[in-house]
Amino acid sequence: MAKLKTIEKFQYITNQWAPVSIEEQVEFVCSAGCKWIQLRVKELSYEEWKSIALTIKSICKKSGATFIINDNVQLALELEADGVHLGQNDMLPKDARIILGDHAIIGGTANQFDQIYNLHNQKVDYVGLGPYRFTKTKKNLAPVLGLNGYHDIVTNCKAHKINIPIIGIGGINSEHIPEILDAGIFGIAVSSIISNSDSPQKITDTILKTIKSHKHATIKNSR
Ligand code: TZP
Ligand code: MG
Repeated sequence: MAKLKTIEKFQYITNQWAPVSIEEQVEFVCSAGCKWIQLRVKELSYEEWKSIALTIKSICKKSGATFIINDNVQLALELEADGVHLGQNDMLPKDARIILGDHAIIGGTANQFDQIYNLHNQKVDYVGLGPYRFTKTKKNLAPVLGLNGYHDIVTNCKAHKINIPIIGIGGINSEHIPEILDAGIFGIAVSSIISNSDSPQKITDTILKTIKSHKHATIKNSR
């Protein structure tokens, strides 16, 4: 039987520019219970990228966390990662699907409803929607959406019967979680709030507890 694709409500995105290494970041968040890691690196050679990815893959395996590679479909194929996350300027999700197969988790980035519509047509498994707020983590940041932007986009998705897990991203901290989930967003992805913190496990724990105690959190989405 095909493995269920569980999309986690809390996703950690690695930060190459943080005071601690990517490997340490992933050890910290996984030890605190995070079950979804997206390896995001920029401007590394394929071999450098692969070397980090192999370590992250083994930490994820040990922790039972889903291992997603940002941008690099070839590396995800070679390392048999659980999936890839693709931005608007990366390979098209429908082409990645042909390469990686049906079992792979494929996520895409969106900043507007029409991008979600397009990603949904390409049968992505989830959408990362952002930025919610300004963040320094991403260069060439798309326009900030805020809560009103999230509300408008969720309303549009409902009107078009698009029922796909949407993950909020960009400038999010634990205080924003209730309002984001109340807006109909499925979950959240964070990077700098954890990677730049002196107590990454504590923040991870707070985020996980906040999500778990949220009134809509009983609906578990699997595609
Ligand atoms: N896309 C939009 S924001 C972001 C990505 C990959 C990085 C995460 O942002 P933050 O503010 O560090 O959590
Ligand atoms: Mg990208």
